[in-house]
Amino acid sequence: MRQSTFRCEEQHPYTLEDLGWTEEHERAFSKYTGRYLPGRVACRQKTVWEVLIDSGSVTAGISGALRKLGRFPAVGDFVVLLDQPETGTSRIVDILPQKTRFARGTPGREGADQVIAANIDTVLIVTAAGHDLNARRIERYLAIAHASGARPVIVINKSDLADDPVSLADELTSVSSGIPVIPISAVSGEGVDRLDPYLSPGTTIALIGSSGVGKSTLINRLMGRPVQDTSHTRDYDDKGRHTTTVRQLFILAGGALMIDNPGLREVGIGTASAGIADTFPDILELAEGCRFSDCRHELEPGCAVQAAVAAGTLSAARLENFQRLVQELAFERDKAEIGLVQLEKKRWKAIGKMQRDIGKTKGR
Ligand SMILES: Nc1nc2c(ncn2[C@@H]2O[C@H](COP(=O)(O)OP(=O)(O)OP(=O)(O)O)[C@@H](O)[C@H]2O)c(=O)[nH]1
Ligand SMILES: [Mg+2]
Ligand SMILES: [Zn+2]
Repeated sequence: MRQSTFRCEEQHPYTLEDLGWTEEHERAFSKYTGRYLPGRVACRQKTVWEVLIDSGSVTAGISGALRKLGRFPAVGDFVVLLDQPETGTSRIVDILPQKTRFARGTPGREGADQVIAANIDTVLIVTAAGHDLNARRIERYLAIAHASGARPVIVINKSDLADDPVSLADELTSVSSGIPVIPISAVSGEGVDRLDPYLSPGTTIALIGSSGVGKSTLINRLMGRPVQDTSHTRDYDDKGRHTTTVRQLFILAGGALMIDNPGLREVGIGTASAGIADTFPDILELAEGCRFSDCRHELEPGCAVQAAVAAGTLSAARLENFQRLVQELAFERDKAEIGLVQLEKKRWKAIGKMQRDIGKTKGR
C-alpha cells in the first residue's frame, strides 16, 4: 500500500476502495508517483477541503494552478494530494475525471458550470408528505438529476403524516415517467429498508430536496447515530430556514457513501437542458410535429403540442411546467450574456430558440 507522511487529522477504518475508488481512478492516478496521495473530498469550507484518504482524513488547500483555472474540487471528487512536509500541510493538485457531476450555471461566465457535487451514482429526490409535495418542484429536481448523469429516485418522506401514502406515491408516479417513488418515514423507520437496493457499498448517493423535508433526519437514521443537526421545530416552514448549511459526504453503516445537501434552493435550473429533454420526452416528440421549428407551443398555428392538449392526450399542467422550466433556462443563459437590464425585452424571443436547443439534446 502507499506509504505516506501525511498527517491524518482523523483516523477511520476505511480503505480507498471503500470510498468508491475504482480501477479507472487507479489508472488516472498512475502518472503520480512519490509524494502524491489519492483521496476523496468529503467537505468544503470555503478555501479548506476535508479529504478522506486511506484510513484517515486530512484537511487541504488547493494549488495555485487549480485556483487560477477556477477548478475548485467539489464534494465527491477524487483528488490528488501533495504532501508538503516543509509547511506541514497538504495541497490538492489535481481532480481526477468525474463520472457524473451536479452543476449549476455561473452567471457571468459563459459556458462555465460550477460543480457542486461529483461522482454521484444515485440521487434521492426527497420530498415530504404535506405542504412540500408538489409535482412541479419534483419535475424541476428531476431535470437537475437527469442532467447530472446520476440515476434519480423519488423519496416521499414523512409518510407517517399522510393519510394514504400509497396513493400519494401513485400520483407522483404519473409525472415521473418510470422513476421509482418510495414512501418512507425517516422518523419511524417505516419503509426505509426499501432504499437498500440503492445503497450498496461503495456507491455514492446524494440527497436533494427542499429545506425541512428530512434529508438530515434520513442520514442520521442510515448512519445509526446523529451525525447531522436537524430542525427541532414542529411547524417547519421551508421559507428561508436552512438547518444544513454545508454539503458533506458520510460513510453509512452499510458501506454506501451519502452526501447530505443544504435545501437546494440555491440550485437554479442552470444548464439542465438535457435534463429537461429526459423529463419531458413526450412533449419534445410532439413538438417535432409543429409547423414552425421555433414554435413556443402557445398560440402558433399548426402547433402539435397544443393539439395534443386539446385532444386530451397531454395535460395542460404538464405543458405549463415544461414551459416554466424552459423559460427559466432561457433566462439563466441570457442573464450571463446580456445582463439584466435588457433582459425582459429579450426574454420572450429567446424561448423559441431554447426549445429548439433542448430538442437537439434529445437522445444524446
Ligand atoms: N413526522 C415526520 N417528521 C420528520 C420526518 N423526517 C424528518 N422530520 C422532521 O422534519 C424536520 C426537518 O428535518 P431535517 O432533517 O432537518 O430536514 P432537512 O431536509 O435536512 O432540512 P435542511 O437541512 O434545512 O435542508 C425535523 O423537525 C424532523 O424531525 C418524518 O419521517 N416524519
Ligand atoms: Mg439538513
Ligand atoms: Zn408547437
